[in-house]
Amino acid sequence: MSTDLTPTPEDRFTFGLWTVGNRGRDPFGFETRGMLDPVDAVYALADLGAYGVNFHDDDLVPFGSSASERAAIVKRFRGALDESGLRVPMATTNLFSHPIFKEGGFTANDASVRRFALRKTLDAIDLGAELGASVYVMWGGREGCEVDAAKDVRGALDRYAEAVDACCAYVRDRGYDMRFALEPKPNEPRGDILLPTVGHALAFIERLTWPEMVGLNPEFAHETMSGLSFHHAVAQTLWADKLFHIDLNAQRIGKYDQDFRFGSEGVRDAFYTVKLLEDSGWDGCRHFDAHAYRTENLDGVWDFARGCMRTYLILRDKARRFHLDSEIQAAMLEARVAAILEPTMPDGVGPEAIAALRDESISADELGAVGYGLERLDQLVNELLLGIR
Ligand code: GLT
Ligand code: MN
Ligand code: MN
Repeated sequence: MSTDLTPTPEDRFTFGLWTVGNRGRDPFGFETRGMLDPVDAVYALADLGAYGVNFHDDDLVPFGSSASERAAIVKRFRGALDESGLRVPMATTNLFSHPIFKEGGFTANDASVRRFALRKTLDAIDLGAELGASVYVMWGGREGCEVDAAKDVRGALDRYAEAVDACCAYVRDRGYDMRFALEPKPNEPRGDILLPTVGHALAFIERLTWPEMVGLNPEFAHETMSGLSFHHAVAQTLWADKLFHIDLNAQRIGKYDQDFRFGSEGVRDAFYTVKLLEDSGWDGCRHFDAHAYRTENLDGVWDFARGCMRTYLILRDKARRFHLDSEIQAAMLEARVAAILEPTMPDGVGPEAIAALRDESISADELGAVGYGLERLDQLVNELLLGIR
């Protein structure tokens, strides 16, 4: 079986300007890399076989630029997109770097800060729409607190919903083809961030005015920081029809927000995530929200980008082999994997079906003695991943 591990735009791989442009600053040390011109990023990503590039408003148009500066930047960037064929599928707002957002953006206690955050977001939505983005990510990095005495969480959720509703209303009014994707994260940079997990965010969406316009952008690192299974989080998001975008990277449980190259940690969860995306036929962009280690120069940045895509393609090939592997398939039969698709109550839940349920003879002892063969199944998957199958 030959495996083509060369990325092409059909694979729908995307990177953020802030990912390949990450300069290696951390809380203890200064930048180790220079500024990457967004136009250079566009040509380099297109050369590597990526489909698209995403950005925060400030990644492209520096905070405080004048209208004429903005126009010149956008013109030059659009020229690079047109020439290289790279797309802009997603855009987002930086509501976390400037000191004005230190106490929050959409959920800051001060209404003037909230109004500034909303205005900045509406401007950034215009910028995204202008360059073709149809997904708008909302990562509320500063929406949270360290001091619980200083934040009314229920009030903050009201203001959060109000801001998302305002953005939806704006998109409707402008007639943009754009949907919103909320990105959960448990902590960092705030001690506690609102909408900390996929589950919290899914519940929040149901309280919005236009829930159909809002979905999720789950991130591998963020669910993993909470010790949760990313694969399960993505599965539930798909089940709810809310997978509007995805942030792929790597993270070890219990560590700081690492944002490592996809597959560099947690390769099993990465495998099941890729298998899920491929098996489900999900056609969204595979976005890598990660960055190169601080030790790297620009060559290392491109090694990082190539590595993310190559690992995805390797895992996609492993998923294909998983389905073709007769021993794995036999072990799945023994584990009764497909039986979960049969309804528990095929004749409904009316009184007759309930009576039939009561009459059925089910031997708890016999079923309790059944083995599921999961040791063997898991070992087979391990051997597939380790490359000897
Ligand atoms: C920031 C964060 C990411 C978000 C980006 C979008 S910004 O890098 O760590 O998880 O996806 O705002
Ligand atoms: Mn992250
Ligand atoms: Mn992210």
